[in-house]
Amino acid sequence: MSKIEIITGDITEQATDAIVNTANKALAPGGGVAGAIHRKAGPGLWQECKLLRGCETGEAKITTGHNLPARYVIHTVGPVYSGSSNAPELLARCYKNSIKLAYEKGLKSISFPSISTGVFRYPVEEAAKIAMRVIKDALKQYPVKLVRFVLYDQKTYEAYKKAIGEA
Ligand code: AR6
Repeated sequence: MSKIEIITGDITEQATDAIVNTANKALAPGGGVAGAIHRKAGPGLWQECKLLRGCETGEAKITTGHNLPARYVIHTVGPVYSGSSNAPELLARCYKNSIKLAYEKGLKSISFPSISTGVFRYPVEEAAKIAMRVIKDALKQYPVKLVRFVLYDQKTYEAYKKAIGEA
């Protein structure tokens, strides 16, 4: 039986087997979560990322955690919110592909930030609903033992708390 936790905090401090990075397509150090992860992991992470030759929106790739408490980093690229088209589907694929990758690698625990709701401007209530629905569904197929959502601010935390009740 898998467990889903929702906390406020900093994703870079999580000692789960993997943490998820809200990456850009080049997998380069950016702002937000990506900036914080690369700073704490050290330059070795960017060296390893370069070998992966980028990542498409909705896809996920894995590296080791370097100086982070987590052993692995799963890099996924969320959609930039446009208010139309296939943004919900692409966001759903980020969560599903990250869980799938963790499970296939034999990992027992994974921490997620709120993908796409920072620089990429996805409305947090909508993003939280998608995240919860997809995670609950994906865990049936890829039963990673612990999924932890690590939310940076109170408003985001409240949105995910509400969404888990409704999913
Ligand atoms: N721990 C947990 N959550 C955090 C942290 C942290 N240390 N720092 C920020 N957040 P973002 P995106 C929250 O912008 O929207 C980057 O430059 C933040 O408040 O990291 O998918 C990449 O290189 C927000 O709620 O991700 C990409 O180009 C959430 O994490 C682009 O930004 C996601 O914010 C990705 O944008």
